[in-house]
Amino acid sequence: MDTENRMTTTHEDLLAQAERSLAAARAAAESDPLHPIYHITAPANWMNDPNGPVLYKGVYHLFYQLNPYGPDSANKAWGHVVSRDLVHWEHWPVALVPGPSAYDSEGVWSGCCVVHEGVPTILYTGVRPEVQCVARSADGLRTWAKEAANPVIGAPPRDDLTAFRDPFAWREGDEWRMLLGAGIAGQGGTALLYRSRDLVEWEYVHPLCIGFGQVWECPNFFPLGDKDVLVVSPYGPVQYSVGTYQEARFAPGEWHTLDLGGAADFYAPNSLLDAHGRRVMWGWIKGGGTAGRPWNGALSLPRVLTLTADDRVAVAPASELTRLRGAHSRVEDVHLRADGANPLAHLAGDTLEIAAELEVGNVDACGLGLRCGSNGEAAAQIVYERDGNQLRLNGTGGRLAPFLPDRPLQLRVFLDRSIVEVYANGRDCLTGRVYPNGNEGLGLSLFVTGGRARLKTMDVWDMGSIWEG
Ligand code: DQQ
Repeated sequence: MDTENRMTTTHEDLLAQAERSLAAARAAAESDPLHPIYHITAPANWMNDPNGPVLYKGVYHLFYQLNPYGPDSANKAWGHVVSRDLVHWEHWPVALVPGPSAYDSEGVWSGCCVVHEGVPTILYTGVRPEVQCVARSADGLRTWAKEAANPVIGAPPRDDLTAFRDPFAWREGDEWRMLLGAGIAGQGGTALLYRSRDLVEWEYVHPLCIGFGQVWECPNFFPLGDKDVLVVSPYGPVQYSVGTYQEARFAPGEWHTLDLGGAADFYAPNSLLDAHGRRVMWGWIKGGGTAGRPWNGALSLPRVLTLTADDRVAVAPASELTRLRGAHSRVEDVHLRADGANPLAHLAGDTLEIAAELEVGNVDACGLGLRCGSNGEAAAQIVYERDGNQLRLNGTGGRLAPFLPDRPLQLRVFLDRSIVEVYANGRDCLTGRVYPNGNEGLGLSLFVTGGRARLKTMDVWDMGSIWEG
C-alpha cells in the first residue's frame, strides 16, 4: 500500500483493507509450528512495540505496532487485543492505520492511551516527519477517530534532536504530562517533557533528564514503591533507572538492563497500572523463525515489576498465567551427574511452563535442555555456570546477574514454540528464541558437567492457548 493510494481514500476504507489482508494471512500464520500459542501475536504478519496498554471499565486493552500487509517492518498501524484477566485475549479490529491525511500517511507509530474526561484517547507519533497526534474513541475503544487538529505537536521544540516520538502520558494534579523519546545531537538520549490540560494544546517544558546513547525510544515513566522508574529503549537492550522525580526533573540512579536477553528479544516495553495496583509490562519479542513465514514478532508475557531493597527492578511473570496450566508432571529429588540418565526422558512438549528448584552443588555447569530432538540434542539450553555464578541461555549470549551462591536456583521457564522466557530467583529475566532444526524437537533434558547437582523439584505443565473462542 503506497502513500499516494492512502491519501485518496478514507480511514474506514483503509481499516477495511488492513482487516482483509490480515484475514487472508491468518490461517497460515496460526498453523506455523513455530507460532506461539500463549504469547500475544498479531492475527498475522508483522508486529512490534506494545502500544497504549490501558485498563478501561475493568477490561485490559493492549495495542501494538502492526504491519497488516506483510511480515516485514512497514506500514505501521495499531493492532488491538482485549482481555478481562490479563491472560486470555481476543483480537479487536485494527484501531488506526496510516492516512488518509499526510501527517501520518507513512506510519502510525508508537504511543500511549489515556482516559481524558471519560474519553479514551490515543497519543501517537505520525510519520513522516515525526509529529504527535491524537485519536479518540466514542464507543468503548472499538473504533477511533483522528483529531481534526492533528498534528497536535507539528514540530520539535529544538533543531538538534535525533528523534521525536513515542508519547507516554500520565496525569499529574490537574494536568497531563507527557514524555517524548528523543536524543540531543552531541549530548545523548533524552525524554522530552511536555504538559497539557486537554491533550491537544501542549507546552514544552524541558528534557526530563539527558543520558547515555543517542536516542531513547519508547520512554516509560512511573512510580514504583517509593521511587520513580524511567525505562528507555536505546537501540540496544532496554535500560531502566530507579531515581527520584521532583520539580519536573528526574534524577536517575544507575542504569540497568531490564531483560538480559538482548534488544532483539525484548524491546520497546510498555506498561500499565492494573486493577490491583501492580505495574504490568509487556515488551516486543522480535522475529518468528526463518524468512518467509507469514508472521513476525510477539509480545512477552505480562510481567509484574517490583522495587527491591537495593533499588533494582525485580521482574516476575503475572500470577494469572497459572490459569493457562494444563496437564502436569512432577519430578523430585533427583541426583544429577554427568554420566547419569536423563531424568526428563519421559517428558515432551513445545508449549510448557517448567518450574524447577535446583541445588547446583559442586558442578562446573548444569542445566535444562529444551526442544531436544531424537538424538537428544537440545535446540536451546538454560545453563548455570559456576564460573561467574551465572545463568545463560545458549545462543543469545545473554546472562543473568549472579545469584546468592548459597541459594538453590529457582527457575520458571516458559517455552512457547519458538519463544523462551526464563525467570530466575524471583528477580531476573531473560527472553530468547529457540528454533529447532526441523520443527520436531519436543524433548526435555537435564545435564551436568564436572560434579554433582540435585534437582529438588521440577513441575512441568502443558500450557493452553490465550485466545478466546
Ligand atoms: N518502533 C516504532 C517507533 C519506536 C520504535 C515504530 C521502537 O515509534 O520508536 O514502529 O521499536
